[in-house]
Amino acid sequence: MRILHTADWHLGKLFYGDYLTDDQAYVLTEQLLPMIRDEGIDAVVLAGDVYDRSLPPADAVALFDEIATKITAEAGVPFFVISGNHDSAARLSFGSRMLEKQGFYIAGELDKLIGPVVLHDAYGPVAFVLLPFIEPAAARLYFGDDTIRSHEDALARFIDSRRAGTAMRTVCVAHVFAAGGESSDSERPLSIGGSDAVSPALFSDYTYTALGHLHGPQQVGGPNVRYAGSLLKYSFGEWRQKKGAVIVDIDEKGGTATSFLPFSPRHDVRVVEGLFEDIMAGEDLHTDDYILFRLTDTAPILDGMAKLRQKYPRAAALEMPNRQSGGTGERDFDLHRTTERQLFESFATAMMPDRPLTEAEQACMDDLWTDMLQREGDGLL
Ligand SMILES: [Mn+2]
Repeated sequence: MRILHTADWHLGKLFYGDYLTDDQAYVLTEQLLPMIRDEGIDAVVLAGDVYDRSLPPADAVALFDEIATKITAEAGVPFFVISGNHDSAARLSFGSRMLEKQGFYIAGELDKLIGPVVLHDAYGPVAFVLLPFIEPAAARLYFGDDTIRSHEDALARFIDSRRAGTAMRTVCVAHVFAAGGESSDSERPLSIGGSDAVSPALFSDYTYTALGHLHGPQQVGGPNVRYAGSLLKYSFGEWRQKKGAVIVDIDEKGGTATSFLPFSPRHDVRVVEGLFEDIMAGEDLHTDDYILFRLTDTAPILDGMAKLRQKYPRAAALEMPNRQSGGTGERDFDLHRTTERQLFESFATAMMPDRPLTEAEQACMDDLWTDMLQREGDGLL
C-alpha cells in the first residue's frame, strides 16, 4: 500500500499582511493533486492543522472543500484528516459521519471519533488509527481519568483506547510534539508551561506513524515515525527547509520504505543579505518571492522598505543587524536643559554614527529653527 503523508496546511494563514491562500491553492492544485495521481497513491493522510485558526477565512474553507472533493469523489482515493492544535475540532468534524461513506475520514471531536478504519490491498488489511490533537484536560474529561496530567499521559491513554488488532499492519495519524523533534518558528506551543513533549516510543507498535505539528520534515525516534512538515514555509526561520510530502510504501510483511517529494511553491520564502545598494542594483530572477532583507549597512536607509518594494513587491521585513543605535545617541542628558540644536545634533549622531554634522548642515538646521520659531511667534504654526 502506498500512502501520501502531508500535514500542517494552515489554510488561510496570514503572512506579514498577505493571506497565503492563493499560494496554498497553487501547491495543492498544481503539485499535490498531480502527485496523488502520478505516484499511484492508495490513501492520503493529513496529520492536523488543516486551517491556521479555528475560524478560518471563507476562501480557505472553499479551498479545503475543493481539494478534498478532488481527492475523494473525483480521484477515488481515501482521505484521512485529523484536527491539530490550530483547528476547531468541532467545526472540522461537521458531517464527518456522512463523509466517512465517501472515503473522507475526519477525526476531530472526541464524541464523533471514527475508526480504526481498515483498507485492503493485495496482501490484506491495513488499519488507520486517527488520533486528533487532544489537551490533557479534555482527555481527563473524555476518559474520566484524573490521573491524566500531561500530553504524554493523554496520548498513552488515547492509543490504548484505539487498539486495532495485533496482527494487522497499522498506520497511526497524530498531532503531537514528539520529544527529540526540531521546532520551527511558526508552530504554536501545545501548552504554556509544563511539558508538551511525548515519547516517540509510544508509537512503536505501529507500522508507520504520520505526525503533524512540527513544520520541518523529519523522523523522530526511528524511520517509521515521521513529520511530513508544513505545506509552505510559514516563517523566515524555515527558509532553508524543503517542504513536500512523504510517500510511504508498506509491504506485505509490514516493512516500510519512505521517500520525500518536494513542492515548488509559486513564491518562495527566503532571506537576502547584503548592502542596500548592491541588492537594489543586483540581478534577481525571483523578485516576487517573500523576502526578509538583512541589510549589512551601518547607516540608516531612508524609506528602505518602500524602495525595496519597488523591486520586490512581496518584501516582508527588514533587519539591520549592524545599525549602531544607542552609544553616543543615548539619552544621557537632561532633556529640559538641552537646546533644540543640541537635541538635533544628538539625533543626527545616532542616525549617522560615522560622521558629525557639517557646518553647512548645522547652519541649515539653525535657519530652519529660526524660521519656525518666528512663524510660531507670528501665529502661523
Ligand atoms: Mn502546525
